[in-house]
Amino acid sequence: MDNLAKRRHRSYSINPFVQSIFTADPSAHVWNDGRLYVYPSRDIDPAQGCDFMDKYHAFSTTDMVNWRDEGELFDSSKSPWGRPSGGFMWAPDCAYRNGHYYFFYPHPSEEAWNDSWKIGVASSTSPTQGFADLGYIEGVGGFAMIDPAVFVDDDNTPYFYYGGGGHCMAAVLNDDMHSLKTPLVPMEGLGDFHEASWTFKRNGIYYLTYSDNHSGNNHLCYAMSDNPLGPWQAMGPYLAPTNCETSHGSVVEYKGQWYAFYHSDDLSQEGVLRSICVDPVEFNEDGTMRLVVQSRNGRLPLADAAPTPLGQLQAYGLNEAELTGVAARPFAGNYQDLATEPIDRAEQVVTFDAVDGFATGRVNLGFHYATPAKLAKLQLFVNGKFETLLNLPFSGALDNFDGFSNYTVTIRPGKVNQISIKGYEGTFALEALSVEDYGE
Ligand code: FUB
Repeated sequence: MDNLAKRRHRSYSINPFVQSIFTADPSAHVWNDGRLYVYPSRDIDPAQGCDFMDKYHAFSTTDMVNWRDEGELFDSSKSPWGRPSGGFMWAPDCAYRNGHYYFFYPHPSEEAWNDSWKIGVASSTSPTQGFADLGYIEGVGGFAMIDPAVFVDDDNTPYFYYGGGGHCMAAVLNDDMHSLKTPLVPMEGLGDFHEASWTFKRNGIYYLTYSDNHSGNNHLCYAMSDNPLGPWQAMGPYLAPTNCETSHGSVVEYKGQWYAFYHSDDLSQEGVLRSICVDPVEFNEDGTMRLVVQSRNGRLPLADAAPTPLGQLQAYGLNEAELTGVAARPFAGNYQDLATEPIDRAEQVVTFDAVDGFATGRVNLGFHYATPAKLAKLQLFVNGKFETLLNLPFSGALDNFDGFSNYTVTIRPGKVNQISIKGYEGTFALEALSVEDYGE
């Protein structure tokens, strides 16, 4: 079990920092529990534009290196007023105010999606679980109006921003966080605004960041003001285009360092199969932002980062027989001794029976694998239902088991679950499935 646990912790960071599934539009916040949370949208694989985006996973960290998949936070079926055939769950944000977390998501209410955008709000007392829909914000929405961002100022005033198609609007929210206290006003002075509004404050200066209309791929730009509702002074790009057509990001301070979150197509090399990235952002003496250096290499963890303690861990090993579909058994021996076999895109199914959901059923499924493919993929089935395609990025070789891809699900409490996998793309060998108890 020691080796298994060891491989779950990275000592260097990677970019994109979430590679198990495809994610985009990262909104990052630091909450009172000391963790940094990222609320991205989710790109559905195989890529089908942005039409079928319909659910959100959140991620969190304490060291900017090891990220915890917090599991599914919300999906289109939980939005009673939403578009009948779902989809189009685009760039979200989350805010904390007076003991509650509020999740803001853009979603159409009609089949004619681009004419019927609304901004839905769901709330919970947890940052990642139990969100219930409160409805949409009355008087907000319409053609191309997407990408909500909520900034709660030091005096606890909640400012709401959103926009698209060249228009950025903002207002103050009421205490209920899902109705407007003041009328929406246009944000003046932004320059070439496209979408992806985000606001933060540093040393008393307000910053509004957004993507521009740069032909080809968009920049992320910023504007500064001494007032959260502007007027703004456009300052130009702080992030050059990535290899992705859209650009969307957030800026946040964590443990004394400012970070720029954004997305790229680096992992998939395909449009609309995006992955969230993070790099440090530096400021000049006068508060202006320096251009972010986009990294693809590892960086050292924060100096004060202590490894996150693991929850209860159960391991399920593989052997040759099990690859033909015989149920795997809980594994308690020498993890290194497990026999492995490559899995091709074949009809071969590996099933793990009696998988432990522990007390609450909220578990992180970890796949320990090796692959020579740039990006192999498996199909994950949970209790007989297809759950997701899961990425298995290059590990070095078919006998290099440094690969670890994980995904948080809610299953049944106790040892009553069946987890099955099937190859989907590339050749890979699976060494073990680990199941970590994430509790409430
Ligand atoms: O992810 C869907 C849409 O693409 C977002 O709402 C936009 O900001 C763009 O990133």
